[in-house]
Amino acid sequence: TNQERTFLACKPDAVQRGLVGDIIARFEKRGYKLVGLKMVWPTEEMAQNHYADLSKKPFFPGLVKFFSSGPIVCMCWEGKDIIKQGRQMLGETQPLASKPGSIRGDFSIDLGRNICHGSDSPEAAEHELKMWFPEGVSDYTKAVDSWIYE
Ligand code: DAT
Ligand code: MG
Repeated sequence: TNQERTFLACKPDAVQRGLVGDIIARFEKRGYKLVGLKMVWPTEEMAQNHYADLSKKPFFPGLVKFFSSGPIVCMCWEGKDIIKQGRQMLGETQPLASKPGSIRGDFSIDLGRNICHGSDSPEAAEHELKMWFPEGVSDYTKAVDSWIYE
C-alpha cells in the first residue's frame, strides 16, 4: 500500500545546524508525501517517553538531555515502504558506519549527534505518531502521485 506512514524528526542538532531544509528536501524529492510538520521543544518527560525502550541503557540520561536541549522538527511522511525506506535514507545509527548519500553519512559524525530520528517498525511508527501528532495529520491528495507511482 502507498498509505504507509512514519514518524521522522530533525533532532535539536539538525535545527541548530540549519539542516532541516536539506533533510525535508530529500524525502520531498524522492516523491514521498509530507502529511505532518511542526516544531516542538520536547520536555525531558517527552524525551523519556519517546526513548522509553532505551531507558535501561547507560547513555539514556545523556540522550534525554540532548533530545530536550532545543526544538526538534516533527514530521509525518507517507508513501510506499516509507518506514523501511526512511530508515535507509537516514543511514546507520552510528554516523561513521553510514554510507555517503545517507543523511547521517552526509551530515554527521558522532553517535550522540546523529541529527535525525526515524521509526524503526510499523508498531513504533504508530506509537510515535500518536505521541507526537495526537491532533492527527493532513489527509490530502498530491496531484503528482501518478507521476511517482505506476
Ligand atoms: P536510532 O536513532 O538509529 O533508531 P537507537 O534507537 O538504537 O538508534 O538509539 C536512539 C539514539 O540513542 C541514537 O540515535 C543515538 C543514541 N545512541 C544509541 N546507541 C548509543 C550508544 N551506544 N551510545 C550513545 N548513544 C547512543
Ligand atoms: Mg530508534
